[in-house]
Amino acid sequence: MEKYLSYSQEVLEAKEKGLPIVALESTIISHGMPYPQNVQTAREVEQIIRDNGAVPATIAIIGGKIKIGLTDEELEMFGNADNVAKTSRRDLGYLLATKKLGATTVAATMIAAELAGIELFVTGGIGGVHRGAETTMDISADLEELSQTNVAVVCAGAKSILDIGLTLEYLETKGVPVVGFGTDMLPAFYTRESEFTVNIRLDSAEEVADMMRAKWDLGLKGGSVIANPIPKEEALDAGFINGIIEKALVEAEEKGIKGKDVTPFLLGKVKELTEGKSLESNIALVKNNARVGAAIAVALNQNK
Ligand code: PSU
Ligand code: MN
Repeated sequence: MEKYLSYSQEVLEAKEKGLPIVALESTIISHGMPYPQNVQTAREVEQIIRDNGAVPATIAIIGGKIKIGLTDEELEMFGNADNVAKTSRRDLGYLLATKKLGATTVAATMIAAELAGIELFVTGGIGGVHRGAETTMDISADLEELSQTNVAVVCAGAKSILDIGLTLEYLETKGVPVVGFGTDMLPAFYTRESEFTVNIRLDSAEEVADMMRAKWDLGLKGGSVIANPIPKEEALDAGFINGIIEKALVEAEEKGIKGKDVTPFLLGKVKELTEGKSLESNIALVKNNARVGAAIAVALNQNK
C-alpha cells in the first residue's frame, strides 16, 4: 500500500506528531474553478486551516503515487495544466499505473484520505443525483463513497444543479448522516437554505466529532455530509441563481454534455452567466468550510 502513497514534508511531520490533518481535493482546483483564482483559493484555504490549528493535505495523483499534501509548485501545476484527469474511484488504478496526472474528486479524495489515516475532508460541493437522473442515471460516485469510506466531509450543502431531494433520499438509503451545521435547513451551496430540512442539526465542532466517533466506534462504515451554510454576505439570491442554473442545464442538454463533464460544464456556465458572482461565492464558502473543518479535525483528534 505504502508504495502508492507519498506525503509532503508538512503532512509527514503532522502524522509523526499526531496533529489534526484536513484533507482537501484537487478536482475543485483543476476542474472546478478557473486559473488563477483556483490556485490562489487553494493556497488561502490551506492557510486558513493552519491558522485554525490543523494541517492541510491537498491530495492529487502524480507520477504513479497518491500525493498527500502538495507543494506550492504542484498546486500551481494542478491549477494551470490542461492534461489533468478528473479522477474518481473508477480512475485511480489506471492513473497510478500509467503515472498520469489526476485531480481527485470527493470520492477519490475520501479514498486517499482514509488510506492516509485522515478523518476529515473539506470541500465546496459534493456530487449528487443529477436532475433527470431517472433517465440519465447520472448519480455521482461521491454518494457511494460517502456510504463506505470513513471520512467526514464538510461542504456547503447540495447545489441546485442537482436534484437535492433525490440526493437526500439516496444518502438516507445508504445510511449517510446529513448534518446541518448550525442550521435546520439543508444549505444549497450558493444560498443558505433550500426547501429541504436536515434530520440532524449540530451546533459545534465537538458535537460533530462526537457523532462521528460514536458511529465509527460502532463499526459503521462510511462518512457524513456536514453541511455548512455560506456566509450571509456572500450568499446569492435564490431566484437569481436558480434561474441561471436552469439556463445552464438547458445548454448542457442542447450540447449533449455527458458523464464526468457535466459538473465542470455547469459550474463554468453558471460562472459565465453570473458574470463571476458564483465564483466569488464559491471561494467564500470553501474558506468558510475550511474554518469549520479545521475545528472538527481538532475535535476528532481529541476524542480518539
Ligand atoms: N461541486 C462543486 N465544485 C466541484 C465539484 C463539485 O461545486 O469542483 C467536483 C468535486 O470534485 C466533486 C465532483 O467530487 O465535482 C463531482 O463530479 P461528478 O458529478 O462528475 O461526480
Ligand atoms: Mn456524473
